[in-house]
Amino acid sequence: MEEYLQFFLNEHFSKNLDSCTSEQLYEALLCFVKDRTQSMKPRKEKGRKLYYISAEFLIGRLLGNNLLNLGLYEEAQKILEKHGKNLSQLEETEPEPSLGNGGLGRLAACFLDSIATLGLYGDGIGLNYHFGLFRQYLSNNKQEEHPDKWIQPQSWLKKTETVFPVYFGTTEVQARLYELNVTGYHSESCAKLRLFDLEQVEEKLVKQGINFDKTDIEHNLTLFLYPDDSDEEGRLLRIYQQYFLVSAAAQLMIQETKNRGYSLEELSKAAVIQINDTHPTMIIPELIRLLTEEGINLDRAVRIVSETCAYTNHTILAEALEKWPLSYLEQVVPQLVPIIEHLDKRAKVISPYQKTDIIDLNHQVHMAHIDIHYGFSVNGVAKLHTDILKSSELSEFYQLYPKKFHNETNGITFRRWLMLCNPKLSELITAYIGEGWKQDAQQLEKLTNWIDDDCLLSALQKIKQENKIKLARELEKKSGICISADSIYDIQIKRLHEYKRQQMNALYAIWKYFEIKKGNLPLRPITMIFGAKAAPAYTIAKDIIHLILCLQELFANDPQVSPYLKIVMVENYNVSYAEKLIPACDISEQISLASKEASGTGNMKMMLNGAVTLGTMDGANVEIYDLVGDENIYIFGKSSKEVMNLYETKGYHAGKMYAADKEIGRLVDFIISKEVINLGNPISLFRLYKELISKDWFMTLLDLKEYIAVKEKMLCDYENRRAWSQKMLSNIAKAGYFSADRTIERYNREIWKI
Ligand code: 26V
Repeated sequence: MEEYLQFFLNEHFSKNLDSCTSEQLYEALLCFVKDRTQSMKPRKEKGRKLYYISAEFLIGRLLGNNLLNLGLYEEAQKILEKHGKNLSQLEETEPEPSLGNGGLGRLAACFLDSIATLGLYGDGIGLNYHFGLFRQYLSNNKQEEHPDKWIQPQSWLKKTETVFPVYFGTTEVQARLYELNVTGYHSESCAKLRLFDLEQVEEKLVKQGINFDKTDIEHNLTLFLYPDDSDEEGRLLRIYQQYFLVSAAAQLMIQETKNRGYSLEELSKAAVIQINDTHPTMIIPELIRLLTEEGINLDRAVRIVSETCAYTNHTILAEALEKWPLSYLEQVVPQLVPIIEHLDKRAKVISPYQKTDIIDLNHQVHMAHIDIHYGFSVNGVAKLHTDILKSSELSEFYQLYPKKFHNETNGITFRRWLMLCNPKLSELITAYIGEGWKQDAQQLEKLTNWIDDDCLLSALQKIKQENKIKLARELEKKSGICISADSIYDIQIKRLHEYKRQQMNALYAIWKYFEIKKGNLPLRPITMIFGAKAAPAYTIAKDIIHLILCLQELFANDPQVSPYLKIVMVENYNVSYAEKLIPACDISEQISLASKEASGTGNMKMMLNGAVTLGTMDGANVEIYDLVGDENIYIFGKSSKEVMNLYETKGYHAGKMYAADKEIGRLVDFIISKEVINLGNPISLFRLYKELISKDWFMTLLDLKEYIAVKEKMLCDYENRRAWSQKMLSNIAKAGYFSADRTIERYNREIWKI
C-alpha cells in the first residue's frame, strides 16, 4: 500500500507521504481502495439475483468502512502514522453522500453491507442525487436548508457506458448508470450499488437555497432527494423521479436477465426484486408493460412479475402511505395507466373489500396496494409493526393473502456501528470473547459470563468516558459549544417528526429547568443532545426545532442553570455525526408514541454501544425489552393497544389534559413565556403551543408525566455506577440479535431464496 500511495502522490501531485495535503492523501487512498475492489474475484452469477431497489441509500463515508472490510485498516493506520498523519482525521476529509432521509435509507445501506458480507448475489439500485437531501444550518434558532454538493471530481462512483432512454409520454430523457463497489467484511468479492443519473442534469438550475425550477424535468430529475412535496409541482416531480428510477431499473434487469441466458418467461428464476417502501412501486406495472412489449401475453406477464417482486412496508402512518391522483399518473406516465387500471380491475374481482382497491372512488392510486396484490411477499420491519399490519392497517390484505406476510425485524451492520465507530469497545469485547463475534454477532452473548467482573465493568465505563471526551472535543471544534464529559449524555438523534416526540423531550427540559430554578439540583449535570433534520415544508417540525434551539440559548445564558443542564442541538445531523454521538451515549431516547415507529434502528446502534434505552413499547424497542429484560431498559407510556383504542374511540383530548393538570399546563405555557419568546419567533412558538393544547395528534401530553418520572428514576440509577455498567454490558451482550447479517439471512431464507 505504501508504495502505491507514494507512487500515486508523486505522479499526480509531485508530492510524497510526508509533504502531501490531507485532500491529496485522501485521493490516493480512495484510488488505492477502488483499484483493490476492482481486482477482487467476480461474484458467482448463478441463479436468482437480488435487486434491492430503493429511492434512498444512506451509505455514509466509505473510506474507513472499506479499509476495515478489506482488512487494511490497521496497515493504513500504521503507514500514515509513520509519516506523521492520522487516519481518522483523514477520514473527515471525505464528503458524506447524502442520499437518504433517515432510517429507511440507512437500513438499505446496512443491508448492502450484509449482502456483500454473506456473499449473496445482489445489487442495490437507486438514484444519484447531486445535492442529496439538504445540508442543514442552524441560524437565528432556526433550520436553514442548503444544497449539499457531495460529489467531487474524484469519488467512489464509476461512470459506466450503460445508458437507457426513459419516456414520460413522448418526452425522452437518458438515464446513465453509475456504480460503486460495496465491500463485505473479509469477503472475496463485492456487491454493487448502482445509481442512475439524469444525463442532462443541470446543477445551475438551483438558485437560492434549495429552490429550483420544478417544472424543468428534463434537467432537474436527479438534483435533490424528494423535492418538497407540499405543492403540486413537487408531487409531480416526485412521480417523475420515481418513474425515472424504475424505468431504468427495469430495463437493466431485463438486459441482465437476457445476457445471463434466461428467457423473460423465467424472470422469477433469474431475479427477485425487493421493493423498499412504495417509492419504487411503479417497477411492477413497468415490468409488466415491458414484458408485454416483448411478446408475452398480459396474464402471463402479470404472473411472472408477481412471482418476482416483494415489498417491505416501513410505516403505518397514513400520511406517509403514498397515493397519487390518477390524473397525475396520466400526466407523467400515460403508458402505465392502462396497466394500472387493468391491475385494479383484477384486484377488484379477487377482493371483496373496498379497502384493498388500487384505484379508489376518488381516483387515487394506492401504491402499497399494487405491491401487496402483485408481489409475492409483504413484510413489516419489527414484530409489533408486522402484527399491527396484520391485525389492523392491512388486515383485509392479510385475510386475502395470509401466506404473503412476513416479519423481518430490522438490523444494523456491526462493522460500521461498532468496529469502526467504537474501536476501543471492539477491542475490549475481543479481549474477553475472541474475534468470533465479528462474523457471528450472537457470540456477544458470551459477555454475560462476566456480568460480575469488576475489571470488565470498569473498563466499559472507562471507554464510555473516553468516547464522551472525544465527542466533547469534537463539538467544541465544530460549534464552539463546551459540554462536560462528567455529565450524563442523554441523546435523541433521528428525523424530526411529531410521532417521534422530540417535543416531549423538550417539555422534560422545561420541567428540569423549573426544578433547577427551585433549587432542586440534579445529582449530576445533564447534557441533552438532539440531532434532527425537519422536512423543509413540515412547519410544526420546524417549530419544534425552533423551541429546542431557544431553550438551548436560554439555558446556556442562565448561570443558575447552565452548570446543571445543557441542551445541544447539533447542526446537520448525518451518518458521520451519528458515528461520533452513538459511542458516547448514556441514555438512548426512543420515545415515539406506541404503534407509530415501525422499528427504529438508532435504538439498536445505541444499545450495541452500551447505552441504556429510555423508551415506549414501540417498534423494535419491544424486542429490545424482551431480550434485555426489565432491569436493563426503562419503559414508560401507554401501550400500542391503548393508543390504537384511543384513536378509534377519539378518546384523547389534548385540551382537556392541558386544562385538567396544572403541572402539564405550566410546562406547555412556558413555550410562550416571555423568557422563550424573547429569544424566538412568537408566531412559530404560538403555533406549536396551540398545536399541543388543541390537537396533539401524537399524544405528547398523555405520556409526559410518566416520561418525566421514569427519566428521573433513570438519572438516579445512573449514580450506582456498578449497576449501571451491568446494564450497559447486558445491552451490548444482547445486541447480537440486531445484526443485519441475521436479518439478511432471514430475508434470504424466507423470501429471496437466492
Ligand atoms: C415519511 C413521511 C413522509 C410524509 C410526511 C410524514 C412521514 C412520516 C414518516 C415517513 C417515513 C417513511 C418510511 C420510513 O422512513 N420509515 C422508517 O423505516 C425505518 C427502517 O425500516 C424504521 O426503522 C423506522 O421506524 C421507520 O420510520
